Formats: sequence, C-alpha cells, structure tokens
Amino acid sequence: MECDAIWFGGGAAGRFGAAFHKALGGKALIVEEHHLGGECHVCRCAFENFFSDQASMAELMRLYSGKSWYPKIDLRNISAAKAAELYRKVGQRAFADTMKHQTEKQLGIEVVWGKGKILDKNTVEVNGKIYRGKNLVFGTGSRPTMPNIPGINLPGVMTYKDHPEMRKDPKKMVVIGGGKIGIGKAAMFAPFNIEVTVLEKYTCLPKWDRDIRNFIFRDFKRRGIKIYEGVDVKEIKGKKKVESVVAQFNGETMEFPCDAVMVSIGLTPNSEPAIPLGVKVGKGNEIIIDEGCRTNVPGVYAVGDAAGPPYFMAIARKRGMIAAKNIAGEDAKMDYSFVPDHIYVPPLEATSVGLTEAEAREKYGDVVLIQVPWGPKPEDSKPEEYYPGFENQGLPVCGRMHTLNLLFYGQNRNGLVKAIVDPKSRKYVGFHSVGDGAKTAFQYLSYLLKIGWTVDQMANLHEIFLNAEHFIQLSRLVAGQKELKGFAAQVYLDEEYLCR
Ligand code: COM
Repeated sequence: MECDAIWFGGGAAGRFGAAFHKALGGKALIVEEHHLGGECHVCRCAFENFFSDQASMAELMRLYSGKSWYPKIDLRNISAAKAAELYRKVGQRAFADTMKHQTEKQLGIEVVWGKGKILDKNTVEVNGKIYRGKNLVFGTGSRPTMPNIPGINLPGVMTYKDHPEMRKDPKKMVVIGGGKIGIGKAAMFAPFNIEVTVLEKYTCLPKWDRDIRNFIFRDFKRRGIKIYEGVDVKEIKGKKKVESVVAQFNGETMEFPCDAVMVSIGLTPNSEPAIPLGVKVGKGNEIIIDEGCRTNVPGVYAVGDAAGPPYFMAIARKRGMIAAKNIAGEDAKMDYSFVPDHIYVPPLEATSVGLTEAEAREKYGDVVLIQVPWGPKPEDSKPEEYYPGFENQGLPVCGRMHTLNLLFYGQNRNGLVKAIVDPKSRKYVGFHSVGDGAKTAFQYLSYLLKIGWTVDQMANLHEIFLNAEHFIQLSRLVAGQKELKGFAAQVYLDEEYLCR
C-alpha cells in the first residue's frame, strides 16, 4: 500500500501530526513499536502530573496534620514506590488503551504495530510487510542524556524513565542536574520522607525569573531539600549498588552518601534512525529541520523531541501539525515565540512565559511589576489576633483548594504571581507564577503577549474571583494611572537558599 506519509513513531508529535494530516484529507500511516502517545503517559507529562499530585498530598498532610480540625496523620510509612505502583497498574494502562482507542477507532488512523525498518525514504518494513509512503516523518523522541562518569551503571542510578518503575523507597537521593526535570524530581521525592540533595554544575533553573527561583528554593530550604550550585560530579560510588556521589565543590572533594541517584542533566534526541538516509544531525544529536520541519532530504521531516529543543509537549504536537500542513501542500512555519514553560514543584507548580524581569530591564529599561506578594509584611497587622500558628504575611495568592489553605500558614507559602509591563507602550512583556492552578491561564497569556496585550485591555476582562493568576484584578489596580508607574513593589523573600 502507498500512503501520503509514514509517521515513524506515534508519540505526541507523530500522533497529532498524523491526526492533522488525516483531517486535511491525507492518507497517514503511523508505525509504532510500543504504545501511542510516546513517553507522555509512561514516564513524562501524564505520569509527572499524577506523581506530583501524590507528592502534594503527602506534603500538605504533613503541613496540616493536627492543625485546626485536621486529624494527626502518621506519615512514617508513606511510599513513593507505592504511588508509582498505582500509576503502573492503572495510569499507564488506562492511558495506553485510551490513546489506542482514540487514534485507531475514533480518529480512524491506520497504525502498524511493530519495530519499523527503514529501507529507503519511501519504504518501511514492519513484521516482514512492506509499507510505502510519499513522505517520511521521524517522531522518534528523545532519551535522558547520561554523564560519562564511573559508576553510572550501578543499580540505584535512575532517570525519569525509571521513575515509574521504582519498587522501593530510597532513604537518601542525590539528584544530578538542577534543570526543570531535576528540580521537579527533588520536589516530588522529598515529601515521601526521602532526603534529597540537588547537585547542579552551573545554576539551577537559569532561565527562570529570579523571584520564582527564589520562591522555589526558599521553599526547598524550609523543607530540607539541599541545593548545591557550581558542583562538578566526578563519580558515583558503590559496591553492588549506589552508596555515594563524589563531586568537586569550591575546590574541595565532597562525598554525598545516598542510596539512589536521579540523573537529570538533559535530553538527547533519538536521531539515529534518520542518519542512514543522509539526514543532517546537529551537535546535540538533533535532526536538523527548517521552520517547516523539513530535513535536508526532500520528503523527509522530523517532529517533536527528535528535532531538538524546546522540549515541550506543545512544540512536539505543533511540529507534527506543521509537518502535516506542509505535506499537504501548504507553506506552514513553526513559531517559537512566547512558548510557556512549566515545572511541577509539589505542592505547587511554576509557570512562566515571556521575558524575565532581568531580560525586560535590559530591553526596556524601567519596567512596572504587577505582583503579589507585594512588599513587606504590613506593619499594622496584629498577628496575636490570628489563629495560633496561622499568622499571615501578605496579600493572598489563591488557586485551587489548597493554596488558600496554605496561605494560613504564613510566609507566603501559597505562591507568587508577577507580570512585567513596559510602561511606555503599556504592554505586558512577561508573566510568571508559582502557585497552584495558574498554568491553564498561561496557555492563553502566551497568546496575549504575542498580540501585544496592554494593562488597559487586561483591566477590561472579567475575572472569576478568586483566581490563581490574579493578573486581571491586579492590573486594574494600576491601569488608571495615566503615566504607568505601578506601586512600590518588591517581594519579601530571603535569598539564602543555597548550601555553601
Ligand atoms: C498524551 C500523549 S499521553 S499525546 O500527545 O496525546 O499523544
């Protein structure tokens, strides 16, 4: 049989690409070895969503235990491995079934199950049967990057891929890499009574706004999660399994005892299947594509993580859509502007889009910040009148149920939201949040940034109060100013979160 395109890999990019292709009237065929939806429901987005909820529950139970009407809860025997087991037994299966049903039955896309062997750019063999396509699209995903250090293959060393497979709770975990995967994993494991230390070679979450970073790391410090920046990991030691991580820090050799290591230093695209066709591959192992997801070989495309960063679900799926349009004869291009970013840091999550404050100041000079918490603790508050142990520090950042609950524990534990505005044009240039429930809004905020949304337009929207992102009502407080100056706003956070 001959189709218009063979989608080699049915992950997020291939599945959405094939669906879009079919909707455009094309004949699409997916070749998939394992399961549709790729790693998402196995060990990435869907799994992390589930596991973060489990971790949030544990962390909140710890915080609320015995307070107000909450019963005292014994958390000594809670287990991350049990949480993973539940996901393996229910989540992975349910998602896999749904993906299959939606793709094959509901969308009517043909899927060939098995390991595909690419014979040439128009021919793929699966289980001894030949399939021909006018175009070939690689959606082969990515894998964890592994450092080349002694001990990396010891039992107890894991990556995000092994996380759902865990069978036993470690006591002490070292996370190598303080990017968004590593910081997320640290926040997910710590609530399960696991002592977590993050070792980062340079700076943790370097692309994030300073206030968001400080908020997350201040919270880590409070919870006993240790962070070291500027650490060069040299070796993982152990006889039969992991026993410690050895690293250089401030010119000294340090040893961090642990019984588990989570490696999270980055992702490597799976470009190898494309190489025999003469497809060009970049320094990071990514398949090189143009704005239309075309490789250098005519009729061969690459989508999703296989084509390199940004590694983000929306980009994976959109690359699939753009490739589909181009296969169908359009001239579609990827737009990488204003892509939001998100990390689970249970019990909260962080989301960001646009410029950080530092980037905005560099580009626009003085900028206006619209944010809460807003300035230091009010001097005229009367903490002695609060319910004991629930003294508040500032204006609430609200979200889903537990963020308002968290507010009562003070120290602005419930979150922080921050919009950055160029006062001359009155346009927003960045939005940032750490809290709970704001990420949905960021899907639309990224579009508002793109169209040049102003504080005056924002002030005209209809908030549904209480809400997680706060930007409508907070903007309305300043939008009346003819010359936009905002109000004195600084966030009241200590910055001593790093181990030195
Ligand atoms: C979600 C994966 S589990 S996909 O993007 O819907 O294919």
